[in-house]
Amino acid sequence: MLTLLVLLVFSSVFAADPSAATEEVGIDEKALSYSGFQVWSITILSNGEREILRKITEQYNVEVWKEPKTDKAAATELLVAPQVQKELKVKLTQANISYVIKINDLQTTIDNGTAKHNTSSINTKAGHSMDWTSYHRLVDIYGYLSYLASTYPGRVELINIGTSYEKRPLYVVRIFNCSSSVVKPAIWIDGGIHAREWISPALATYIIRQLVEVPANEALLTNVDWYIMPVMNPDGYEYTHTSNRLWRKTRSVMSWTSCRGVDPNRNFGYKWGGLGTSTNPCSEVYKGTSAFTEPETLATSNFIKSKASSIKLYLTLHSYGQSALIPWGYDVVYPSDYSDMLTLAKAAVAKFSKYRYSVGNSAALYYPAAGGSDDWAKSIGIKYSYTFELSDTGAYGFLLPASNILPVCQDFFPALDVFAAKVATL
Ligand code: 0X9
Ligand code: ZN
Repeated sequence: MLTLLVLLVFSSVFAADPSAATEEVGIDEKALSYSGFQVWSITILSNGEREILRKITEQYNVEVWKEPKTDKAAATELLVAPQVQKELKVKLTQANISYVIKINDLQTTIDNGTAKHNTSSINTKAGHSMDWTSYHRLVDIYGYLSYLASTYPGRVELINIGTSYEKRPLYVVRIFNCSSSVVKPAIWIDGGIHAREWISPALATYIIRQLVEVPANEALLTNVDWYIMPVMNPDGYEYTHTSNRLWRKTRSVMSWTSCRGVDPNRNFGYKWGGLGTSTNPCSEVYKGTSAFTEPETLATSNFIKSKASSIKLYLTLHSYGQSALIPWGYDVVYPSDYSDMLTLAKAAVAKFSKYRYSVGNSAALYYPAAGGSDDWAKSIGIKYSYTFELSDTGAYGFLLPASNILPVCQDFFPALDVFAAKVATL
């Protein structure tokens, strides 16, 4: 979960702040280091303490990774740069607020999570380089999609729906059972809207594999077609691998600022520019100069619109927080058929056995944030629209170790039975 509190005004990521971490200078620079950065967890006991913490985080330009709702005594998680740790400690002690260091050295955690990366060498036996025991570069993911399309031409169609800002292809796979020519109701799933949420493309590719390559799952294709876009923001995703592990946005360039990127999940065209968005291009929740400025959000929305009569369920994968979020997200407002959406989401998360998920209205459970893809999908008439915030609940956050990929995916996949069964009736 990403909070908006600090981000609206002060949210240039530390990554972009040369005084905080090794400076970002361009595509070929060495990766930005988070050496010495820590993640602190603070449990606020009163509104007074919350206000003190808000002031301190603003004063020291501390990024808030996760912020609990006001009515819950959950922890606030802060990314704390080395140069402010001493002063922050003094301030918190003075205010009688205790904290726990959850991650002692962020760079070590990043290194541990990236050390076993697949090096993109094709496994000649498998015909591709994918597995779900490590996080993969885009070349592996796209290589896998091509492999599937050529190996299973009767089940997989690889659709190039456009090009990213940095000219990478944007791919959607359609997975179908060609036994009948009738247009079936369809489920859309996307991953990787936010670059640093690596578990999301990992799960999206896992779902693709299960649907295409595991015969036991064939029934899921009988009555439903699937459109899956595993990496909606490929430029950002690659940037998290090469340069800044905690990058969130796209990588578009604005002529008037050195800060790059738009938050794709504030750039969709429903209630664009409302609560929880920023006009500051350095902010993590920068909305762009208008809706759909980003080639990634524009291409995706155009494609979904072209299939809108068949897509009945929209599912977007994010991390972290273990929650199923239901529109509207732009404010605490409930669609008239909210209870239908809630019932289905509850039935889906009831399938999880390892991880416990919260289910509820997005703005109420997290925070109001306008311009999200889920709200936009709902607004064009896709009845069931959800954001799933995957694991974990904060131990590693965005840096979820690769050893968790399979457990998260295996736990999640059975929920698709519930979605497919519902969509088949629509
Ligand atoms: O803030 C977001 O974009 C999502 N959380 S994340 O930590 N993955 O960034 C939540 C989006 C929920 N949907 C809407 N607010 N529309
Ligand atoms: Zn996200």
